[in-house]
Amino acid sequence: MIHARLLGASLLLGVLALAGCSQGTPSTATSAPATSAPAAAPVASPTVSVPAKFAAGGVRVALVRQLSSGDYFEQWLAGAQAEAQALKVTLEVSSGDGNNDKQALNLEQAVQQKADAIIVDHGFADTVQPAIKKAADAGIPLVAFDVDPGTPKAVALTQDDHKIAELALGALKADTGGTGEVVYVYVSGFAPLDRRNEVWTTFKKDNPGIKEVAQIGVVNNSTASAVADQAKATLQANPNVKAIFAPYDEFAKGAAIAVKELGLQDKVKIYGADISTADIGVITEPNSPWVATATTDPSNVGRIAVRAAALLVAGEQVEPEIKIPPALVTQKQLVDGKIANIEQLTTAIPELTTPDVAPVPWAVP
Ligand code: SR1
Repeated sequence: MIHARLLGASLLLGVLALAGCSQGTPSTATSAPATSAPAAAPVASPTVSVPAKFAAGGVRVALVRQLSSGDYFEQWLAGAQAEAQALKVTLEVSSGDGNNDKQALNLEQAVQQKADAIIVDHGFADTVQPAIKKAADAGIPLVAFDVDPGTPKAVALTQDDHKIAELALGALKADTGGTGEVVYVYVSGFAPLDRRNEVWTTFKKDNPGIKEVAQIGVVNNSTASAVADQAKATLQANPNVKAIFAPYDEFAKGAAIAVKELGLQDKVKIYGADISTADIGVITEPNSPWVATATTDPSNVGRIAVRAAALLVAGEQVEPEIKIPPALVTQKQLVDGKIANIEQLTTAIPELTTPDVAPVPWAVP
């Protein structure tokens, strides 16, 4: 079921890639020569030659981040750096470390320093949009991940956040039978969390047996421990809670700490988002309360951001909106499959790797 859905999604992405391109000039792809010889096995090879600026190692892409701590952001950066290295791109990384003014200054600086492209990674619309506009006006190609750029000139990259919430809540509903008290972990203002919140709002209306008894949440440099403290107090005040919807892995990790400290593993289950090797460790611990997470592969998303930026620098076409489909990963699936790390997970769920999204024609696939 998951496979079929994801296959459909990637086919759709492929169709969109062919039909919906709107930026840059058309890419040149070589076509196979007409021949009567039997078809040889396909051999992976680049379809266009490396643009001169890339070959010379002269492409600078600024990655301007709002946040950088936590498994998700570390894996995402590792993917972005690996792709940059493969494409001979210099990735100039800055982080606001949760300080939105600092991120806006970093963005201004990337514009002033005339980066060949800018990737804006998270951020609040009112703090980043003024500098994004300056970059767009200056003709600097832009990729906006998980932030509303406020201009159609930027490629908007997201994970399918509605699907992430739907998958996690589908598991919550299946396990609870659609009834019971639930604690919700959320902080507004972060675009992906706001989109997941839209699904939660609808889910509550559609499932009147689900009662949200408390909303908690913090995003800072120690999100998991702050959420753990909040969740512990909330669970003590609400002894009938049977589920926690925590759609960000730092939230889910914090919730898991609280449930374990209170010895409530048999009563309270956690439905989260995102994954990392450390998260897999938490989910597969004996009697772990974190039973399901809906996720992409974060490093794959970082790779896509860099590929999209590189394509724009080369004047190639890129879809104006790129949405990466997630998969549901359950505790049972990880335990039964003896999956202990991200490499094993992506082998078990190959749809988490999406080389067909923003492919770079001069790179070996
Ligand atoms: C604070 S926002 C955290 C989310 O950003 C990314 O979309 C990850 O999926 C994470 O859940």
